[in-house]
Amino acid sequence: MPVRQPRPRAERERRGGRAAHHPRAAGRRVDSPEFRLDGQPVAATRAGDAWQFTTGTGARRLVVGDGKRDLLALRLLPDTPADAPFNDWTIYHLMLADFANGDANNDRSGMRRWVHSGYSGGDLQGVLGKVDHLKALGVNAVWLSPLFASETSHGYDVMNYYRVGDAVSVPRDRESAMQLYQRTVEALHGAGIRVVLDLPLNHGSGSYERQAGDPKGLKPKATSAQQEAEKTWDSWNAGFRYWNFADAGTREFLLDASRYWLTEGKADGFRLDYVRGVPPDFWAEFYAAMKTTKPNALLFGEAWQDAAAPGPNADDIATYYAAVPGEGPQFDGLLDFPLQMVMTEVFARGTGDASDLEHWLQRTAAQYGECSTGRRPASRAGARLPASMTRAASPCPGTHSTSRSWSVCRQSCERARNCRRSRAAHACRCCRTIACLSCARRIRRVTCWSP
Ligand SMILES: [Ca+2]
Ligand SMILES: [Ca+2]
Repeated sequence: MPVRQPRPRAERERRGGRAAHHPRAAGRRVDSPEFRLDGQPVAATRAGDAWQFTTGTGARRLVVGDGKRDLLALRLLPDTPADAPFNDWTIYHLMLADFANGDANNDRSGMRRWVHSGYSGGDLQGVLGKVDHLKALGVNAVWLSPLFASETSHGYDVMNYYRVGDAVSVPRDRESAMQLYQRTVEALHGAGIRVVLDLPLNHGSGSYERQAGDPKGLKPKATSAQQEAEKTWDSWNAGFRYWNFADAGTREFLLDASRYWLTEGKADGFRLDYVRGVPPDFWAEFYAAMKTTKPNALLFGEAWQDAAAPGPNADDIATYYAAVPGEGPQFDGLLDFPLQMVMTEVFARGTGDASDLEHWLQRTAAQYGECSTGRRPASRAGARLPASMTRAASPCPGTHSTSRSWSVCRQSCERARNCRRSRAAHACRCCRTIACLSCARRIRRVTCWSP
């Protein structure tokens, strides 16, 4: 890892850094500095006014001397999100069908299967009209629910990966639909907002358009339901077909469709649906292919729980964050639902104990490794969080797959407020309503995230 000296993520030691405060070191130019990493000399090469050398991994302490004495001591911090390309992304999860209805003419167009009871006709025109609103929220990325041709309002039953859905664009006019999508992306990009597309690759619709949806004639193949979740979806008559990852043509078909949205669609990344239904070797191939196409694309996966206990679930989910031996990484991050659920119990429901959270944080840190959030001074307590809470985005307080923490929090307050054993009043910190004392023990422990 080449670095410049002084390194941006190196922190001047405040204690024990005697040389850093040596008056003769201040403002003095050293023409032939010597560098030691953890006591071992390292060779450096000059590049203009900077010196470059390789730290390797795990190096903790850098000392710079002039050949006679030590002039500077630096403590090296592990890689932090500040160095990571996605650290500054604030992503707003946006369900297209529910967000904003910009065109009533496309409402329910093509929807022949499941439609949300609260369906509000949301579409890309609605997003386009809300770009200023999104910018005002302070987000710099949006995660759009699946926008491909489908027969439901959720969009996870993709009928054609290469076509924008009728109900979110311009019905029965493929070119105009794509143009609307491109205008929306341009407007978001113009406002400094990146676009992450929700991409289901584990499965498509049983009504997948075999010709129009397969422009390169790769003839994708499907299997019957394999994982428990897939069997459950079949029992719901979801109408999915599950892609066959043992078939090379199917894999190339899915890679080609994904590349299309990074290039033609100018997407900045993908949220990959139900990653546990897809073999890790495909995700490694996918990761390499997408990073080749767009090196800065964010690729994060939804690793939902299965019927196993939280511990085994978390262990299995973490395997999707690990690199596949000989093939490379699978994802930049994961949505870590087991940890999210513990956080909801502790902070929103108030039924969990802080020691539960501590247990899970330690467990998560052991699975994913630690890193600094980069948002607070490292000297403050709590500044170091597990990598999964930053890179793997696990503190996501709610998605369409979970109860939103704010909703859970309000329900907890509502329960307390209506308690018949009320003996005294207590002002709730979350919704500012009055709760009874018998419930207050619980309520006092509630700390809401922002809704
Ligand atoms: Ca509409
Ligand atoms: Ca599968």
